[in-house]
Amino acid sequence: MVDSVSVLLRQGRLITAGSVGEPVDIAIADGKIQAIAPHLNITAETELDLAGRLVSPPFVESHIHLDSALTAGQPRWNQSGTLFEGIDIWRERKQSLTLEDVKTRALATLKLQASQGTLFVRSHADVSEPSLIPLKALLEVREAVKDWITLQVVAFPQDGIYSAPGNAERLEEALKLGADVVGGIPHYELTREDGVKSVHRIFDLAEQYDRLIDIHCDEIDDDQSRFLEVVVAEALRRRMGDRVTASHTTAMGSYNNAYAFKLMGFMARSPINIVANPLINLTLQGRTDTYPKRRGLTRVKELWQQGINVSLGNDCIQDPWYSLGSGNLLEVASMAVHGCQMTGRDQVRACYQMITENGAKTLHLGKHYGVEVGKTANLMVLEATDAIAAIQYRATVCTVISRGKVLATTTPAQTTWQRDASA
Ligand code: 17E
Ligand code: FE2
Repeated sequence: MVDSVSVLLRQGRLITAGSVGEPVDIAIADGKIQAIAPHLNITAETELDLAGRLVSPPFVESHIHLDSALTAGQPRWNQSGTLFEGIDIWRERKQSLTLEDVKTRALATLKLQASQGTLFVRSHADVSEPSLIPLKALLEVREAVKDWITLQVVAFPQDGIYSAPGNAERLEEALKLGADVVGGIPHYELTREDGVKSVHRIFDLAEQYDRLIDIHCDEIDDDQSRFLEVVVAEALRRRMGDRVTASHTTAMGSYNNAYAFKLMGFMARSPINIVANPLINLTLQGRTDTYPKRRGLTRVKELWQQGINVSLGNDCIQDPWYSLGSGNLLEVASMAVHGCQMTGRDQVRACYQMITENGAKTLHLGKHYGVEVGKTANLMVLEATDAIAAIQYRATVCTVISRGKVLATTTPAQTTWQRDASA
């Protein structure tokens, strides 16, 4: 152990697997965590007194569309609030995309995320347009930001793989250009048969090009939308489960219990990953219902109870599908607590894991993630005492450390009373 390091964090409390440890000092040099101990007798170029604040591995954004981020209202507002009107508006907006346009918005969004502690991001890039501009732009951004944030790019055929000539070829072209992950949207293919065929094609491509899979799957309130079972079957047969993610899966909220529990057994066996996007699906789904009105969320609590890896994403930040959003994953976790009724103590803590460790598993980050000696120093300091408080107060992420260097700092808001409020 050297006696001088670049960054020394004094007396932070580490959170791992939802529980918080005693205060420790953390020494960082050469981009890596060099030591963690109750008291380190060394000096540093930068020393931060954390006074018992929480030290956490960074947030992981499991699902976002950076190509459409920050376009809300362009060219028009989504009046019905449905997924399908959103897809139509995006199709209009896509006509005026340029590389610069996508790159500028994607970078602004990544900065917004990183400033709030997110250092690993999986973004979908629409590959339905002949120009492939969203994909090319995000691949350039992936390279440009790699020194401070890790971006995974999913080749996502928003309009379907078999709905128009050329789409299937473009999906493969996207993999040749370097997309990390193969995507799809079986519930939006023209027929059920095309949906099934699209899932088989996605798995074939993933095997051929050695890529991960993340499919927008059953994002509809139709209880007959059952592509998740096709994804699970392929994952099982090809033994690819941990490399496979099904996103949204909101139809699970409408399945009958007998079917849902049988399916969850297969999912646990496979074992694929599930990503829920509660901010978006609470607003997009249930739009064809009167009352009672469905929540339109996947079964986050039950999946978690079955030991299936569930993580959470923002999905949208101010785009045709969702006009709000600021990239705060604590807000996403809070929405999961509400929408999925994850209110038990261990359940709220589980929601914190869904925006950290579980996301790392979904993104297949492996040994690159976690606050441990020998690992790359990616971590954040939160103005909170534990995971529950972090979600309760949407805690400020005071310091973000990426690749061993301080990337961003934020001062928590401070209230000063102007009158005596003690009575
Ligand atoms: N595209 C899609 O198919 N579903 C979504 N939730 C978004 C884009 C945001
Ligand atoms: Fe999505």
